[in-house]
Amino acid sequence: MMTSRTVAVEAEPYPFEFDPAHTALLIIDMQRDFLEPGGFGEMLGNDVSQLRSTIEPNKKLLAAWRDAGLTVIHTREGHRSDLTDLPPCKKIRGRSPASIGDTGPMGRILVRGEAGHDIIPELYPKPGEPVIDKPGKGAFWATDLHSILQHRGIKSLIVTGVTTEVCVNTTVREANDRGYDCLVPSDCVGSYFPEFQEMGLKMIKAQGGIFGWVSDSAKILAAL
Ligand code: C5J
Repeated sequence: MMTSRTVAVEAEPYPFEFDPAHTALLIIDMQRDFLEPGGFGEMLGNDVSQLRSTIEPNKKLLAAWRDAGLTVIHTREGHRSDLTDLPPCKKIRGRSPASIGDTGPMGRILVRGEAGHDIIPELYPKPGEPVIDKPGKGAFWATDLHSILQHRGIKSLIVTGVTTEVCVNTTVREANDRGYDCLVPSDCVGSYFPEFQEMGLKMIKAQGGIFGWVSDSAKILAAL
């Protein structure tokens, strides 16, 4: 049984207090197709270096969470190979020449089991760490994430991953509505667009922390 204690992290809009034993590190969609040169993200013309800068700070946070024996959960955005869980509007959105389910540079794009859908080797899940396969942007919709967190008595989340304004933001909003306190370390989340990185974080901490708190990995590590 892990001892309960409260730690405080310097954060905006005010210090974030959490009990590590009841806090999960939730790493969103650190998948090869989003982060690796030659993947789907780069194929669409995005600069993947904007996302790759999050790998090192995530590695440090993940190592600390594992060393302390705390809960780590990973997510992956993707679909069934028969695409029956892919809304037709998501398939055609963007009018891109290659879309979800088509053959991309690392296998079928955002399809479970394909190379590009998998998590980057630097942050690869260890046995026993739940991996949530999500068909949407939010990690709670159409997944068993909420049940897993409830069964483990989790009350707070440290949310990292990509992209800041899409899957991270959507998940933080969903978590907030389900009663979880969320802290987002700014150096562990990334966007292809610097202005969305800035605004995505501002939206979370605005109005007294309307969806959550923002800090950085060094401050979390110092508080652990
Ligand atoms: C994520 C996306 N993971 N941007 N997906 O943010 O489509």
